[in-house]
Amino acid sequence: MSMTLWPPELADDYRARGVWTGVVFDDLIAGRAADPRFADRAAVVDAQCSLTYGELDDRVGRLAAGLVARGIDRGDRVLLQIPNGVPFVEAVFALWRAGAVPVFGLPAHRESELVGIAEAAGVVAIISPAERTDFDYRALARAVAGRVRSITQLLDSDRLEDLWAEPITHPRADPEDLGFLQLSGGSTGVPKLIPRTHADYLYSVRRANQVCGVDADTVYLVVLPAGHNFPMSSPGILGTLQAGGTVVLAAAPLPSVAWELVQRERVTMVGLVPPLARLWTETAERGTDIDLSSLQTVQVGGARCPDALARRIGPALGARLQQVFGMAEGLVCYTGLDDPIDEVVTTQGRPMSELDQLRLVDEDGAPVTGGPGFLETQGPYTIRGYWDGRSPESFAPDGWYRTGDVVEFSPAGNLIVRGRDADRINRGGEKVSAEQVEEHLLAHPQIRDAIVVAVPDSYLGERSCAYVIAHDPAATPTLPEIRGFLRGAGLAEWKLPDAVKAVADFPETGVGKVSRKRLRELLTAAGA
Ligand code: J2J
Repeated sequence: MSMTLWPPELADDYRARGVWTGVVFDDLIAGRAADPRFADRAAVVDAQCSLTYGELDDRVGRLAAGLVARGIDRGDRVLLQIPNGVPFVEAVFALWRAGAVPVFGLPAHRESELVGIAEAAGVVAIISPAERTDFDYRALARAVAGRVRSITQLLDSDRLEDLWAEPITHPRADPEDLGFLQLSGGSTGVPKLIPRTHADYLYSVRRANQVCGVDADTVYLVVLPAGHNFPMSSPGILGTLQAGGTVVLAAAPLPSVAWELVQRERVTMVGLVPPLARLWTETAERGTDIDLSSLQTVQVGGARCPDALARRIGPALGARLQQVFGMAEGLVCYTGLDDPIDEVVTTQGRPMSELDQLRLVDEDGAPVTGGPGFLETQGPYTIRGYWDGRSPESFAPDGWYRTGDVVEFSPAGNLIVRGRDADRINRGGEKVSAEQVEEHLLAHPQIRDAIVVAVPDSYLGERSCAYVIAHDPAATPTLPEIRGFLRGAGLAEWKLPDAVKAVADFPETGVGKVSRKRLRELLTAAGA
């Protein structure tokens, strides 16, 4: 179990500059609770419950002691699958206080993904809701535990109090140690886990707060899955807590659910993916009785926001737009709060740190001047490798991260995202690895070969289409059959193909060995 560290000379530079500090995640809560100016301010709120910094700190202390009493040791990895709500924040900070390592599963992950994550991370426990009417998370956790031997405990995120013990003193974490693992959106059957340290991540959070103007008056609404990097840190949950503001968690991102919370809690900031930004914008344009006047900043990121939509968001929601182009591997770019509106609606911003280094290369890794080109990056909060050195081809020989994104620069120096390599589909912010879906399709008895590609979609930006060669063309499985098959194989709903096309053969790739990557490119270029 290992992570790839930064080269020593870079690490020394980041320390010397005060970019990596001695602060650890637990300090965010413990520090605020100990400060009389903040102890009684609201820290986390959901539809049912509200906790001050003091209350959150107290509950985190009891839960952390309870976790230790149950044998969760320092460095142990614990998989979380907790829907948005106050318990998510309590569980994460309790694990940090206990010295354990949260592994961020998403509520939409299913057995295949969770087993892959749990095995790759060697998790010892799963924390998820035991009794929910919308989905049986406990049955899923049991199925995963039945397949992954390291898991010894299933804990209920809806009854965290049952785990409490009298608070104890915990040793302090090392700021440059592993803080948590996140799952890369490009993960194949073998998941790519992203190791982040306290020091690198907290630097990104502090920078995000500066760029986004987050302070103690910020009320940030979480509508995207809380374990995702965007709502976690851009500036998200951690940025808001670090500034002493209030985090509000919505159970669902729909205006019908989330807007009540905007009105009730006087939310000032929210992060959305483009399809949600469209839904919020169109709903507001039709007129609403709900008071959204507290909104100051609406962020859009995760996938390319069409310029025409970007232009409507601010006026419709009575807030300023901020585009965010980020990745859980590190680099995050923001448009400036004072950028001219044309720059804000047509670009995806610029790196938040002057220590972020960017370069553009062609398909063979040769430098490209001007652009567009494939973006590679290194910096004080961008990882140098996946957990256990998986997928080394995602990093250049000198350790820079290959984002796979095709970008160019605006005259003002902001990035414009033009596309990305064909192996990953971006379904409205939710990433689909073509290879992962293909692997599962090939297990279908009627399917001889399959290629999954992106096709344009007016709502999602992209959706997925599976090109399928059947053993017997007359017996090509239908779309519902294929979706049912993949669902049964334990794949998350967003990865199931949106369309299926039966074909007799794939186009020639022009290379001796059939390159799946090239095939995806050809089929994508053919307009799918
Ligand atoms: C085009 N593509 C984008 C954008 C991400 C903040 C915001 C988003 C993420 C995220 C994140 C895009 N326009 N504005 O972690 O902290 C695509 C790119 C990128 C990939 C990363 C954050 N914003 N993308 O989306 O790890 O292809 O992170 O490489 O899920 O999403 O996906 P992910």
